[in-house]
Amino acid sequence: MKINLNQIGILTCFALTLLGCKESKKQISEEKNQRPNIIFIMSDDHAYQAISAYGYGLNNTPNIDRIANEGAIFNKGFVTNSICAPSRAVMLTGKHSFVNGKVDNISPFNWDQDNFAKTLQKSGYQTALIGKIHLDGLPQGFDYSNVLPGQGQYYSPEFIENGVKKTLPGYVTNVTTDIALNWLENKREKDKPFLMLYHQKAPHRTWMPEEKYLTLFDDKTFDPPANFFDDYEGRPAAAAHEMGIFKDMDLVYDLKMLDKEEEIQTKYRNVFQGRYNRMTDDQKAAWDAYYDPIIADFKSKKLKGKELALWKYNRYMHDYLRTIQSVDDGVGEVLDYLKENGLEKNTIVVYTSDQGFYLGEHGWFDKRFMYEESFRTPILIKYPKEIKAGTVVDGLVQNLDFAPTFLDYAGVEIPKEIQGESFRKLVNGEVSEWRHAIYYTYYEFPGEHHVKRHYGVRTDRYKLIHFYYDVDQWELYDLEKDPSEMSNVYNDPAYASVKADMHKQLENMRTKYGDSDALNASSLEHYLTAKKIDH
Ligand code: SGN
Ligand code: CA
Repeated sequence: MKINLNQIGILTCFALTLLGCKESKKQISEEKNQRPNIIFIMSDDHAYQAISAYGYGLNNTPNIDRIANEGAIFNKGFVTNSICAPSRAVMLTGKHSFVNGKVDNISPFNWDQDNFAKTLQKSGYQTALIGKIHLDGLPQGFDYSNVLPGQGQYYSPEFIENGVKKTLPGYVTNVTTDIALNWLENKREKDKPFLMLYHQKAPHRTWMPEEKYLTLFDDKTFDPPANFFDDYEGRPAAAAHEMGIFKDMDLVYDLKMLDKEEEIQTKYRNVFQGRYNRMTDDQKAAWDAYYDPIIADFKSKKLKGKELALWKYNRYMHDYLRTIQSVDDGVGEVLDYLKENGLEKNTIVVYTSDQGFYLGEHGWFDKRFMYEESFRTPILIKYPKEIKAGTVVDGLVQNLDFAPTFLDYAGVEIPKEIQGESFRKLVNGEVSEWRHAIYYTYYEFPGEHHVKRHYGVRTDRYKLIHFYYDVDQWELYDLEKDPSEMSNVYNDPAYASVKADMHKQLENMRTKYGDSDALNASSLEHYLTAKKIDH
């Protein structure tokens, strides 16, 4: 027998006569009308180490921290493929890369497939996508879109508003926030629940700070992580990287040593000159006033070896963390808007990044590897109506889970093709059983930063990785004894039974999600053809 909402109302009234029928009727209609709003904030390359709520002591992000303080923080949030566009495709579809087809930054994304914004839109939500999405083509599932083309620019950014390109003055992070606030204030239909994807470009390379934060951290010297001078022993795929702070960072492009005398000539000097040229005269003046003395000092010191490595690390950290400060300001403005407009209680706010990032661990910047710092991603969520302030979530969660989670909160049926799981009950502490393993794939090789193709499985304690294509190498880590992943124990006899069990878990994952060597081979074929690499 089907019972409709009115019948539930009558039954509830009957049961609650002592409380008075009027009251319960009102409650029911409020609940019916009040599906939660969702603001999904994603930044680009934001390491969890650089969010103060995670406790690493590098910087202060008071506004992002508000989400954790008023809601929940995830200690084991992960992606399924640690690179930008694929991560966004997973987030939208709730399907692994090898199922949604967007396996690397190069392959096309098929917007015709289902995504959770489309489902919410069909169910009566007003939907908006603002900022970086990095997926070509007109976004589908959004009543309003105003996005950066590709990677976007820090200064005088171009935006594509509902398919029309414009260049806007200002600094990209602030412009993105202004567009989001303007949508909330002027474009939102106040009688509908809404979904807003508010996605920042920062802190993506090449980490160009906003004028007002140019001097932030100036008085601070950062000590690099303990494995900054990693020698990659027993890990040949890690040794083959091209993402070393010391070895690969470009003095001008990455570290801003654009000297007027043009004595510092580097591979990407001209590309950076182009980015600098996007600034207004006032912005250039503020920029030069800050960087020129640093350039002069750098030239006079003639640093070498370890000293140069530590100088580069600090230059990198200063600019990277500065760009985050503007992101944090934007989060604060949006949270304040919700509060001031009576939207706070009924709005779910999520903060995450498209993946993690290396802040000197293994000597690196960038991401891509299945090692912890780039496999993990920050996840914070608040929803005052349901989530207890100060909640800490330790279950294994992936970006695969966002789509089903949002549909769950909105009371919409989760399509069975979705491969993730709603973490709503996990956050509320209402599950006795949760997944014990997660699956990872990475494809973009041969390519920038030289991270070989690999896939793997991670459980609470162990991680098994297989690097393939031009190599056939296995790695096994005991994360409890070796959280920094310095010691590959794959061939250690003491781990023989762990190794056998992890191989079994890996096969289970591949069967469960439908991945195979044949799929790898066909995506490789497409990739090599697109990149015009002989094979
Ligand atoms: C650009 C960056 C790379 C970065 C990729 C992918 N180079 O190509 O350092 O790994 O993006 O990043 S840059 O010279 O253009 O800055 S992602 O976040 O978009 O996946
Ligand atoms: Ca990214």
